[in-house]
Amino acid sequence: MEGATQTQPALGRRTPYFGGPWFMSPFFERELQQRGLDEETEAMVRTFAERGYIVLDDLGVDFDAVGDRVIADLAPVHQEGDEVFNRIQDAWTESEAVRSLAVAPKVLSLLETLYGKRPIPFQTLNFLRGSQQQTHSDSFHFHSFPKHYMCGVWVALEDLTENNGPLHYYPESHLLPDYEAFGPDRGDEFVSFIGELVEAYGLEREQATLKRGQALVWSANLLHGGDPVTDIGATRKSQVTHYFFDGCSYLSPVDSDMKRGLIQFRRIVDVGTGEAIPLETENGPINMPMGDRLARLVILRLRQRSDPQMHRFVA
Ligand SMILES: O=C(O)CCC(=O)C(=O)O
Ligand SMILES: [Fe+2]
Repeated sequence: MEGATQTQPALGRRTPYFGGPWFMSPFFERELQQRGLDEETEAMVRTFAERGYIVLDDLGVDFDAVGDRVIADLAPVHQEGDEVFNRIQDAWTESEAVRSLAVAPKVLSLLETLYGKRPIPFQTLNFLRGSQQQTHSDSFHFHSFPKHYMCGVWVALEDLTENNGPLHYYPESHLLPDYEAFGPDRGDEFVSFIGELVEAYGLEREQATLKRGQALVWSANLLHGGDPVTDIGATRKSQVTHYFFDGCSYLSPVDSDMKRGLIQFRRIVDVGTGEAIPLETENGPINMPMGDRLARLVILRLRQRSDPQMHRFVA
């Protein structure tokens, strides 16, 4: 990032966020001291705070067994006769192996350390091939109040290669402001805005080189996406789990109209327990001004139709 630091001092990546995760706190150094973490964990927390992501080598599961089980469980869902679904949402409802990756002990304990709250896995996505998804921030789709209590954990079920559509990400981009002004439903504008943003700030793109069994943890606002698949036949089996954290409210900026104060809150189900998290805060219940579950299901159906490669289980 050296060039970018020199040319764009106004990037604002040193700006803390008040009330959010402690790794974004104005008092980060003091908090770090107080926590008395071991050397290795402290280094991981620092990397995450500064760069917005971290690679985890050991998930604390028997990966050979669990990884293979996920692959075997999902093979018939990815391909059913002539129909191919590259992306399967919430397969944890059907596959215990998918669920166990989402609640892998070392992932949960790392997230608890990073965020200081209990992580709640709320969605799984399984890919057969590269997603080729354009660069984006997950916080446009999933966010919380207080902000930034959200992260993604991407697990390689196969090695990433140059050709199978590896992940890319932009270190430090997690500290840019978030993108809620692009709701509701201006996803296309959001994507082209990100393209311009990356160029204007000269953000440096990195490609993940994960091996099977490794995971990439990204914080809510880190820009990331899937590179083009240059070997058309290559698979890139992977599982992403998205997490919120206990004691927040959860929302979809992409579906919210902030200008009119209409926030599309999300009802989430804890992948670990299968239980719905109550839609309330310590101050009382949360209203759903933009419609309830029924409206949400209609929106999901419409989206499903517009994405023929997606297969969804309903949690
Ligand atoms: O797997 C990929 O290529 C990207 C997935 C992603 O961006 C996500 O699940 O948030
Ligand atoms: Fe994403």
